[in-house]
Amino acid sequence: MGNRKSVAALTTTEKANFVAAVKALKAQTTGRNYDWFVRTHMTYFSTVSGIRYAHQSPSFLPWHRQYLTEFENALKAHNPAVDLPYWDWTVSRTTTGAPFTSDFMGGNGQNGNGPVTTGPFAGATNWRINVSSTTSTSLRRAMGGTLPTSTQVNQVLGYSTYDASPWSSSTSSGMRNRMEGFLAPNIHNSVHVWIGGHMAQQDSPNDPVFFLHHANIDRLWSRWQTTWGFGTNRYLPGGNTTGVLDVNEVMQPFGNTVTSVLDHRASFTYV
Ligand SMILES: [Cu+2]
Repeated sequence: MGNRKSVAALTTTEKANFVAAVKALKAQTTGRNYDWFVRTHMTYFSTVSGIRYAHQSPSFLPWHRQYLTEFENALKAHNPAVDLPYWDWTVSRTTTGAPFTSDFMGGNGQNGNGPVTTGPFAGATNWRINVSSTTSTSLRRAMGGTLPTSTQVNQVLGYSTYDASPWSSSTSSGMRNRMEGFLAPNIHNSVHVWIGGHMAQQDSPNDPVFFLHHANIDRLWSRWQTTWGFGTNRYLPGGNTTGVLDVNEVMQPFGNTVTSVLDHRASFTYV
């Protein structure tokens, strides 16, 4: 079983192992390599075959949970000791502290939305952007603005209803749209915007910070489930909707159901 730790608690060795596994996945020439994860996120950014799987829909949280698990398994194929860490931006809130240190994710971009200049992902030789909606081959960041606070997170986790009709970015009640970020206090989207650069684009997984941020979003969903329940009745819609996933429907391209990821506690926990 995996133990997902805070980036602030990682040892030097754990950070080095994570970076090495990410780079090995990037260099992998067969199977689902790093760029497969980037391409998949871009494809599922919008509607696929009439269904919103990954964004602006109830399955935003389960789809990304499965996506993270597949990414973590792909890293474990290179080093079984690697677990996905999470970045709690309510605690680590600076552009120079964890996870933006030169031994881990590296720092800000140059001159606002320019290339990252420090750390293992700086420059197109260390880390080449191959699959993107823009043309730069170096990872870019433009950090700044406002990160969500723990007060805002706790407010969102207090909504007992998972989601509500019309099951979209227009949904005006429940937890999911507040967590995803089209409804105040806007948790997930605002962190993408705070990092900027590639993280603010459809190809956001080009920045490895993506996975640390989404592990934290998944951790917050797990906290919500700890309060309100891990059962199938704690996901909505329960059935008979079109264009979004009901609890018993299959998440593409993974092939498993929403139900299958709801109770994650036998596979991984957040510590
Ligand atoms: Cu995201």
